[in-house]
Amino acid sequence: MTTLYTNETPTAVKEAKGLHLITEQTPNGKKVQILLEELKDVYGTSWTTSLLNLDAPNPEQNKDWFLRLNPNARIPILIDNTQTPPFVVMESLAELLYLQETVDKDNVFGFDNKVEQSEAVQWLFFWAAGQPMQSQNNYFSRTEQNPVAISRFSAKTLEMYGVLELRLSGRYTAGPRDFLAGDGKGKYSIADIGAWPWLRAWKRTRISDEEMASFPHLLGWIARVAARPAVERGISKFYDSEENPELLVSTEK
Ligand SMILES: N[C@@H](CCC(=O)N[C@@H](CS)C(=O)NCC(=O)O)C(=O)O
Repeated sequence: MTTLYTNETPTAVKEAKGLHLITEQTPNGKKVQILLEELKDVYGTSWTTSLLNLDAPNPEQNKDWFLRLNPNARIPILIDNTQTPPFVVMESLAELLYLQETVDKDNVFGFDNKVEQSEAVQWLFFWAAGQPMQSQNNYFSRTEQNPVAISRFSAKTLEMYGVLELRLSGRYTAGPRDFLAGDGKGKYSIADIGAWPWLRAWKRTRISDEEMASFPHLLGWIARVAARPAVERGISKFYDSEENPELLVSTEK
């Protein structure tokens, strides 16, 4: 008998079949939402979704039932109920890799070629390390209390954006690229999906319009990914617990 679930685990989670995503409308949640929507378009992939109110007074992610699924108390998590026992994947970028390896049989969002796949993994790892610069930038900029931290994380965010701009500009490679990984101009892949939800939200970060204007290839890439129908669905209100309370799971009485 699996110890994954307890009496407290919400029924929508415990009784889910197939893939089950626990998420909320945040940049990290959006990565997995987008890939699932993309897989739906290509393979007809289906899954069910539960949403958490992360800001609730006694938030579900800190409760025993959730910590069994992810000791890091964070969304998104993906539960694969086709495995016995059900297999839980934490960490949004690891979830992208898991879905790409298990569902994306034709490597539409990855690469047949190991060298190109390595490029995709490199950019996923790059962003795993770069993303906290942006989230710390957001945090310290909101509180306005620590000028050293604000200046440090603003500079580091710009540094990360500059790396992406350099990659997409193709200045040292074969010319401008459409996407982060893959030969030639690159191919839309999990590397793009992993970074995009944070980059698209640059206006919520302490970056001025003038600073952002110095990254024209990055701005082009943000718009290119945004134009995909699955991306539009992946960031839609469906995944927002305030807009779609039917999917909200809560153990509060
Ligand atoms: N490295 C993790 C970060 C996940 C993360 O920080 N999730 C946030 C929402 S974007 C969360 O669950 N916050 C809830 C909390 O901090 O209590 C990932 O990429 O999945």
